[in-house]
Amino acid sequence: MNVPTGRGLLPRRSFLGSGLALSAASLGPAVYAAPLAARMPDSMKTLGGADQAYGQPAAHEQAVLRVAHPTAPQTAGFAIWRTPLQQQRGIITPSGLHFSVHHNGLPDIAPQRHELMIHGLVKRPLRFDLERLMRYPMVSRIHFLECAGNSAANALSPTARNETLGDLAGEVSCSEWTGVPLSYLFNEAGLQNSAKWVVAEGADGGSHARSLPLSALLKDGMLALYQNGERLRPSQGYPMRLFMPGWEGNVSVKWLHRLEVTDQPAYTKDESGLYTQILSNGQIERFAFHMDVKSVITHPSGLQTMPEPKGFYEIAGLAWSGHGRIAKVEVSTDGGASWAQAQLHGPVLDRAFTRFTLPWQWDGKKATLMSRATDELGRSQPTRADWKRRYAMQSFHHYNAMQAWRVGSDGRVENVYA
Ligand SMILES: Nc1nc2c(c(=O)[nH]1)N[C@H]1C(S)=C(S)[C@@H](COP(=O)(O)O)O[C@H]1N2
Ligand SMILES: [Mo]
Repeated sequence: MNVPTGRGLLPRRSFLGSGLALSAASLGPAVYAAPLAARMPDSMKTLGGADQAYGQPAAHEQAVLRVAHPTAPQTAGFAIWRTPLQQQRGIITPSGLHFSVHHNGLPDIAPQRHELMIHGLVKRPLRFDLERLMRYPMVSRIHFLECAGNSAANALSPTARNETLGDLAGEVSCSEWTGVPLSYLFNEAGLQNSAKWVVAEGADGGSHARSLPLSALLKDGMLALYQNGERLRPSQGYPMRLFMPGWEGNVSVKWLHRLEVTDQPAYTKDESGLYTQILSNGQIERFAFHMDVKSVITHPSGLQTMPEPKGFYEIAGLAWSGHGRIAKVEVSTDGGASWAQAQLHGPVLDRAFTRFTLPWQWDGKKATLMSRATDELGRSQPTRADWKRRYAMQSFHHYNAMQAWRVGSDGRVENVYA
């Protein structure tokens, strides 16, 4: 049974028909008395304007943008652009808001000159141009992509930084990816018996490269060509990228131009220096590919203000796991002392964002909101303290501790550690 125990949390489906409704401005008798024409919006009185060839968000929504870090990301080299998750409702991240991590700037690649090479421990080394690749059978899958370094501020900062959710944890997005299963291409090249690993290299300056176990690529690896129905955005690796569902974003090599089949990992700079995790006992966690189960409350969240000092609110958020489907999400309004189960909104997909909501009657007093997701393997999120105990002090990759938001009696929402 779903008996919520947290302060003010209501049963999952209690909004409809409960009389709890928010009071919309009512159509009083004065309105009926006035001529209806007096309430006719101006837009009904003239013809509308022209549309444009490529649709854009409403002009009134121009503040909904990716969050740049560092502040001058146009300069060459390392740049992170984060998804404003607090403005996303639904499981698909609009392509223009998909997060990005560029280690070597954004390369400008002419698709007609781009080539993908498959070589190394294969029977027939192959070269593909885009035209040829476009003729292969394709599959479509909805999956999240998360940078291993997502939520680094919460992992590293000794005091909780008062920022938006996008700033704190926006290196994760979810898209529909369409492309050619890598198994088709490897089978065509023919694998030698000693083939065990694949080194994937991008065509960006600095040649971003990662080693991946061949067996995993054969099972799940995709050469992604389309994102949400249109060709990949430059930020996502146009004209083609490797995509590995559920794994740390870093291995999904963008602007992919070379797959070298080997019998061992290459230990590239991108996997032996960066993206290697140190445990608190001093041991190194090498090739920690999977992103673990995680969730965030998007509404309300950091730097938002509750529009009224108390009353009905829907707590809403997103959950995901690199190991499979989300099984349940629990929500607390008292800093984790008690929990109630949120409603999951379908489709609940394998290694994809899953939306959750829970109605909340806020009493106007200070509250600490948290969410805790559990996936179908029974994996759940640690507290921040537990996470910190597992990893060395300077480690920040794969941070998946529960996010907490303090709602003040003044209605302001801020990031806290709980
Ligand atoms: N060639 C290349 N591939 C790359 C990177 C890069 O800098 N160059 N960044 C990686 C990192 S760290 C991440 S988290 C993901 C981000 O993918 P996105 O920018 O499409 O969100 O791409 C990965 N693939
Ligand atoms: Mo990353």
